Amino acid sequence: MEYKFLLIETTDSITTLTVNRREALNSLNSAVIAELECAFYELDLDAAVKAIVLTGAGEKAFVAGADIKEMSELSSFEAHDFARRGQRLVQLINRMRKPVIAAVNGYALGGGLELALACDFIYASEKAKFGFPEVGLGVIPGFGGTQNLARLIGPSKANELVFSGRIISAAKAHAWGIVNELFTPEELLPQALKTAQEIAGKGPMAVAYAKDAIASGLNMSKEDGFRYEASLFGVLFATGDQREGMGAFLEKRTAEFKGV
Ligand code: DAK
Repeated sequence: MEYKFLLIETTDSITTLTVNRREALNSLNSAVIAELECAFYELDLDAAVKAIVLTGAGEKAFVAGADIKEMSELSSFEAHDFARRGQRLVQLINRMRKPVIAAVNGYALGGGLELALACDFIYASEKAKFGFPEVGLGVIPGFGGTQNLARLIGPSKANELVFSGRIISAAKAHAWGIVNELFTPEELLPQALKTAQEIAGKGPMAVAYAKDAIASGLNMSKEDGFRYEASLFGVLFATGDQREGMGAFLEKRTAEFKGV
């Protein structure tokens, strides 16, 4: 598919997906959301892709939220549809078998922060800024933000961020546990790609099952989560990757995983 607002580049089985709508700080209008949904769907099915890095074009913004101009003109029915599409996108990222790293290079506000939170973890530039300005617009985060943020950093800090609508620094987002690691703007993408490459060298089925165990387990009781983990562990012993991984260790060589 041809994309108007996305740049997609795959090198050594890692795809960099860049939201490219600089004139509006990469904000999410319905066309961008539709393109992102389509791209993630395609990438999930593409056997040549092992990990994805999501970022924003330019130095100023990752994604400065939903497109306020477009949003302000929505009818109630269209707003419902907009929310359904946005939620479908964040759930798609969450359920993908491949890891997705958010490389937040600037403003990650509202729907932009929700997009980053849907990824498996966040790296950020020291210049990035984070916030949920929604209450100042008379709405609440609607693309899973209240749920994902509270699960990530706990209700107390999530309450402060969401109720105040305040924009916080990258340092604070790091201290609060929203961001795994901070880098200089120049180092952000190379470091995200390096981690993606490290993950891509592991057993792809093991990585996919680990993602599933962690994400699904968070919605289960601990006892059910343990049971689910054990069953996925067992399933991996029916794969060639498990034999290759353990065989390579015993033969003191690098494993060559085939994802079967
Ligand atoms: N939408 C549309 N245009 C935007 C934009 C946005 N979110 N953010 C920036 N722009 C545009 C500006 O209008 C400006 O356009 P021109 O005037 O040049 O044509 C251009 O990008 C550059 O922005 P600024 O001139 O404002 O740049 P500054 O450096 O002065 O300020 C800023 C940067 C990020 C602090 C500021 O642009 C800003 O406050 N932007 C808005 C941030 C924001 O409030 N984002 C929306 C959060 S609410 C839903 C589910 C989810 C959502 C909604 C509904 N349902 C369940 C239905 C999500 C909502 C949100 O994301």
